[in-house]
Order: sequence, then C-alpha cells, then structure tokens
Amino acid sequence: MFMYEIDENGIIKGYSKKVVRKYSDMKEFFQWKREDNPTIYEVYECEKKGLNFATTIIFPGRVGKEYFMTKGHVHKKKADEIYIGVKGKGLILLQSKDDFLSFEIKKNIIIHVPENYAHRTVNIGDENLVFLAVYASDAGHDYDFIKRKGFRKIVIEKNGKHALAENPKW
Ligand code: S6P
Ligand code: ZN
Repeated sequence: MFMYEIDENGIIKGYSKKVVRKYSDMKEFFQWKREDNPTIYEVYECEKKGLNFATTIIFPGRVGKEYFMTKGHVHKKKADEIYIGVKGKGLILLQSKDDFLSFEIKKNIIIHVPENYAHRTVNIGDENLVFLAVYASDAGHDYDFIKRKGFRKIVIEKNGKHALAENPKW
C-alpha cells in the first residue's frame, strides 16, 4: 500500500525524481524560435511496485504562435497510460500510425492513452497546467520520431483562442 499527495503547486510530496525542460532543451520541437530561455515544464516522479506516478506542470506561454507543450513521446514497450487532470486547461494530442485525436484535459478529467499512441500535452490556458500520469515503470520513452516529424497537428494561438493547424514538418 502506498499513498501520495499532490501539493497546491502540483508537486508530488516526497518525489524521487525531478525533470526540468527549458526551451533550450527542446528548441527543435517548436516551429517558431525565441531569444530567451524560459522553463517550459517540470515533471515530478515517484516509483513504487513497478508503477510510476508523475505530475507534469506546464507553464503558460508560447514560442511564436505555438503554446508551451511537452516534447511528446511513444512508449518503447506496449504500455498503456492514464492521465488525470489536476489544474489548468490543456489539450492532449494522441497519434498512432493512422490515427490522430485531441482531447481537452482539465481538473477531474481522466484520459486513457492507449499503447502505441504517441502523446503530447499542451497548455492552452493562462495558468499552469497540472496533470498526473500513471504508467508502468519499464514503459520506456522514445522521442526520436517526434523530434524529427512531430505530430500531425500543432496547437497555435489564432484570434486569441487555441486552434489546431497543420504541422509543416509532417
Ligand atoms: C510519461 C508520461 C508523462 C510525461 C511528461 C513529460 O509516460 O507521459 O509523465 O513524461 O508529461 O512529457 P515528455 O514527452 O517530455 O516525456
Ligand atoms: Zn507517456
């Protein structure tokens, strides 16, 4: 038995690993450029009994027209994943070889990420987006394809709102 608590900032109390992704760590994932180097997101992870629990905090902001987002990956092993919205407003992009889907993620929304679907989360709001991910500790993360080609669609700001647009690299 184990129990975790997420604090008011979205950090799992007693986490064992923290990842910080700054703009300079993921420039290639965006279509536009910026001169400064903001933190795009942070991940706080715990591992117990073969399960990983991780909160991601994506800060609000954009690189050009594109909203701050995670790199996105596909799991190396066949491993499903569950996302649960904690705070803020986002979109999750899900993509397989011949499928593309997007869902809103916010507090109390639960999303099943099927195995073999690449997934990326985007903060489309003006506060931090926080969500919890639960997945097998040995799932593994492959970023290569996303780094080269990305997702079929990108999420951009258009007339003050978010919109899906074709990815020019696709
Ligand atoms: C792990 C899960 C999340 C992401 C996190 C950062 O399987 O999907 O915890 O790792 O949201 O995204 P990324 O694409 O940089 O790993
Ligand atoms: Zn994942």
